[in-house]
Amino acid sequence: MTGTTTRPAGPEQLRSRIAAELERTRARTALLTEAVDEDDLTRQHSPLMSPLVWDLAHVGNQEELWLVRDVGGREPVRRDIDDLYDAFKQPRRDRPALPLLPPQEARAYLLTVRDKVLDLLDRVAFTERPLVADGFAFGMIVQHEQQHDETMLATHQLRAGPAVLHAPPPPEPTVRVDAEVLVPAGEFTMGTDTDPWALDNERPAHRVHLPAYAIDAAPVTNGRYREFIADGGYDDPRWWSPAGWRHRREAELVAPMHWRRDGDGWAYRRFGRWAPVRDDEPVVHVCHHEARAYAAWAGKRLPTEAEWEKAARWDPATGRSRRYPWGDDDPTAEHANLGQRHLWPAPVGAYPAGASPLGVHQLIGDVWEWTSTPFRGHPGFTAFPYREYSEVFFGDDHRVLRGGSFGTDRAACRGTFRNWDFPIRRQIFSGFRCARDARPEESQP
Ligand code: AVJ
Ligand code: FE
Repeated sequence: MTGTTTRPAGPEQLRSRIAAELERTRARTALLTEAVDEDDLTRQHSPLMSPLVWDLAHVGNQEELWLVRDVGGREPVRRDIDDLYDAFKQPRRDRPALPLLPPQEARAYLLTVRDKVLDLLDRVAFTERPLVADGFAFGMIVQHEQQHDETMLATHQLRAGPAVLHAPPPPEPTVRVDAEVLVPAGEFTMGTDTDPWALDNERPAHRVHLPAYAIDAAPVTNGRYREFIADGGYDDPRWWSPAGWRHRREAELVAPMHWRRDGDGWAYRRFGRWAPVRDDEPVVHVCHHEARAYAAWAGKRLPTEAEWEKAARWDPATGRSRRYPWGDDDPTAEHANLGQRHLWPAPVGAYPAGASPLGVHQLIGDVWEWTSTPFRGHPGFTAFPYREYSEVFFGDDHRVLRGGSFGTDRAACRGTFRNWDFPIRRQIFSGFRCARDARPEESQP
């Protein structure tokens, strides 16, 4: 298994690793943008999303800015389009009206940029300069394209019309999973100094002490979530925060996004096909407010970000934090439901090989998991290489999500990876698990 971010032995291995990751990622971008016609590529499918053809050229423009111009020191390919594809200069709702490159021109632009990148990859010296050390800028660009691929996958999910994406169903469960797992009190290492392609917000590594807590051994399922709905959870302000209740009323939330009543049950529309809601699958397409209300109804709370990370990385045998719940090896198809290999979350118990030593399952893949933590820098944070990736989003407006979804690529998730969004958002592949403080009798060593 070739790794994504495990440090390769020498520059030639690093070069071929990068070339393989760039190619694998571009194949996914091509799949997502060739599955629909010109009209579907240029239309806006939701005011929350860009036209697919904007994501497409934006991916090429970031590759040009960081690799061709900055790392390579080469002449610009298309300086004239920089502003069009600058996410901060163009609000999403305005993007369909921009004079965007038509699909064929966007594809040609990406090819031109990629040719130059492969040429400079052959010659680049991986010096100590932070942007190029361990191939960081190339890794950042791979992750950026994969993140937009997940965004485009979310656009496909919002798109009306018949199905155009196809994938086999996820694996069936092979083990029973406990309800919750007790994590003993103590320190652990959060974040990283050593993962070469970790982004700025994952750094630096620092010690965090947590009191004992219990965390759900699996994400909350549709079956449990249906009980919350059936018990009148959406109509009882007791479970909701004030902001959550206001939003629930204004947006008239009654169930997860993409659900509709189906006889006495529910159906869920995924990528153009209606399917019965399956009780043992993690619930997906809920916002932070819904997750928080469910947790209160269940007599629990959402985990903090640190609780999620300790459950995912802390190895009780050695006291060290690992890259993934199962250890330091890169994810395979056995470990986690990632990379659009399947088009929805796998039932609980389908990935025993991906469990943590404490027996916490499906932390990586399936659904992004809401935490209770606002998005901020770790202590000692420094923006690198640009403030607009993370730092401008720090503050109380966003909540952190962890773990990655079925639509997240393995290059863009790990035990330290941090995602964030507004607490009202649910067009992303978002679910959650619950946690609670340990009871005094549980905390005794
Ligand atoms: C980390 C997923 C919140 O898509 O807004 C893409 C990633 N940043 N281009 C986003 C990102 C710049 C970002 N998220
Ligand atoms: Fe971007």
